[in-house]
Amino acid sequence: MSVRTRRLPQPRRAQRALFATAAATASAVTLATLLLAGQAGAANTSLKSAAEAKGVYFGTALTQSNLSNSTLTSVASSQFDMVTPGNEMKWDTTEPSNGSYNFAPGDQIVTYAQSSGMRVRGHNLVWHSQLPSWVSSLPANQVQAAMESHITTEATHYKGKVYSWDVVNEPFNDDGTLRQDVFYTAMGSGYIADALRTAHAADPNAKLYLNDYNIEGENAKSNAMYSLVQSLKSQGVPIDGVGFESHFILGQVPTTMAANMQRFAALGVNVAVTELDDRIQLPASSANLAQQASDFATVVNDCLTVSGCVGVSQWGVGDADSWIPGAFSGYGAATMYDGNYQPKPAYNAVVAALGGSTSTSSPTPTPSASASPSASPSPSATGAAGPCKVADSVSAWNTGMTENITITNTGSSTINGWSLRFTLPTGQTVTSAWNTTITPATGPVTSTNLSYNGTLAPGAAITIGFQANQTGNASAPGSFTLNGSTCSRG
Ligand code: 9MR
Repeated sequence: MSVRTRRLPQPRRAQRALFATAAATASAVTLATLLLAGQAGAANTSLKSAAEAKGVYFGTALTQSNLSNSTLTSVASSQFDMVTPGNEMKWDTTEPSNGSYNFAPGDQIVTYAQSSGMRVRGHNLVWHSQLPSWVSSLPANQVQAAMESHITTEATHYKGKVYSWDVVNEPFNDDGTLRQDVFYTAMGSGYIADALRTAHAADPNAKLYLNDYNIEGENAKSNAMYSLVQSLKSQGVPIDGVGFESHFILGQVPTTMAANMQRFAALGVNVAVTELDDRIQLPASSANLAQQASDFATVVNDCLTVSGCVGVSQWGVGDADSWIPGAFSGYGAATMYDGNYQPKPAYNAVVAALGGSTSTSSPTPTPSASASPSASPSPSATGAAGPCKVADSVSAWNTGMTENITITNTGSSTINGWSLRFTLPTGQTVTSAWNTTITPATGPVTSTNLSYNGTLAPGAAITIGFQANQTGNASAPGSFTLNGSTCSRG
């Protein structure tokens, strides 16, 4: 299957106009948000603005409990323009007992999204999982009516408030057979068309999707999804899109992903990457993070290559709220933001893939009062030296520790390439590092920028870090020197 060269079709332009309107209504974004978005070596272009310039969206998943984390929501509203509720629109939440509906949690996510200028992917109407037991214990002859009323009630409630619905979620087994869930058992394969028709009747403007995992590459499961979509289209069933969840393992993005998505688009449906993450066996090394950056860029490029791909959504905002550590023991670090919501290499790689700026062009974050430029002489054109500030935080356990170090350029000139020197307290031996290389592993060490974070605009900051073994002294280094200048602390 050939992959067509990307053009920006008319609908994409219309989307852009919509985005512009949404962006204008998002004026509630605070200065703090802007500062957060620009901190820690973040690219200057947000994910959403870079995506919108390409005619696509960049989304995230949020749960109700995430809404009380202001760090998380600041990143979400400044970087993403689409929200998928992680759990709040699923059947077990919305209709926990027969005919008794609860839309409050989903409504909270919708309200947050609207106030932040973000659209919503409704997720989901029919799924074998997170399904209350009253549905699975229904007599077979009552399942269709229950399914139709659930879809009608929920899709009507959210009519005009969601961009799309995952109408049927994860219908296939990995071998390409349909899952033998309560819906299939009661209605056969026709339950899918029935669900789509019912959703369309309730909300004719929502884009109706089938969503599944392990269909990103060409395989038995994606072949089955392809045949299903082909058959639905030939019967005139309202289907608008296919969601490719994209829960990847580091280094395993299928090479056939673009071609696979393109063959679906050729059937006349949109495609979207709906739940992207890329899990790493912990602890993540800097090489792992570089591979992850490449994986994320590959996925985004795959979407941009396919003319029917409308957007990419990450599953979660950052590593701290990702589902991965809870589901895959020993794995984590699966998103573009680290445990402190600092951008990781994958973030810069995605912005770059979207054609955004990862350089030092404006707008640059405003330095805080304590970080205002000092009277120090300007660094040379090569950025040999510059005033700097270092903040560090250590977390330690028995014989280990991690340390995050945030370096801020407090000068008035851009730093192009940096080396940070410090002395590790006795007994500390670095075992891995992120966003930097550190040599040697003990004693006086030099931490050097990687290819993507060597440029620090005035006021900009980057967070690097390392994991180390320690023998009882987990304190931070006494002083830090950046390109030969001693940094202030704070
Ligand atoms: O992120 C969701 C997590 O909080 C739930 O515990 C989990 C339960 O199944 O569902 C997660 O979201 C899933 C999504 O709805 C469908 N695709 C797989 C996602 C990860 O499990």
